[in-house]
Amino acid sequence: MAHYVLSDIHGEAERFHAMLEKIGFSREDRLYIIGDVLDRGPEGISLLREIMETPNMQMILGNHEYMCLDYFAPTATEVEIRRWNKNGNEPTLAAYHKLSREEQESILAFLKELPVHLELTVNGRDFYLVHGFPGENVHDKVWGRPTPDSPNPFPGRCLIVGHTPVSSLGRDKEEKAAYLLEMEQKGEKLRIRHLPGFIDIDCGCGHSMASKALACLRLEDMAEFYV
Ligand SMILES: [Mn+2]
Repeated sequence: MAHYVLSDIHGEAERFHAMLEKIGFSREDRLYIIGDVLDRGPEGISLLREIMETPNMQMILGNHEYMCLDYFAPTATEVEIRRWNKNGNEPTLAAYHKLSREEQESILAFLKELPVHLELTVNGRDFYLVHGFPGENVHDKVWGRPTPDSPNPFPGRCLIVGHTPVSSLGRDKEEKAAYLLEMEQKGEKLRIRHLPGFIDIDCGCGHSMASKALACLRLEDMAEFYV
């Protein structure tokens, strides 16, 4: 039995299934998906339904699921509706509207119940998983962005985050563009970054960069897997 963590699938079902194959994911294992299953790529909704039906997959809330919940809330404001519309919701909305009312309701009910962070212990080592970065409230936890020198607020607990593509972490727009161009020219893929205070596992899945990858971390031995 092993514990795996991945993040930010963003509708890329093919890559996700290739990863499950690669790690030999079985019913004995556990997979923690730390947010942003939806949007950008084509198959967020079908991925979400697969996760809902798989008891040994545990998802936590990402900012994209948070935007989706805001959008469908009866109290949704213009700003909340525009925010999700600007963030790659087209494939999610198209798939959602093809579902029956019951299926739509079960998806929203599932998203509403998602934890915003998880604490777990594997082989005596403590972990804290959150989509954005630890913070005071739900908004901060799903939207928070660290810098490479952000300290771990929970010393002694290994902090793992998604949300901020490793290519963006600590780079401004031009630096990021130059870095991605260099990666593309070398034919290299983005890799998990181990910073002093945290580990960032978002390798850009769902974005358009050539060097994107889906990364997965095995908590027993911190082995890294990529597709
Ligand atoms: Mn995100």
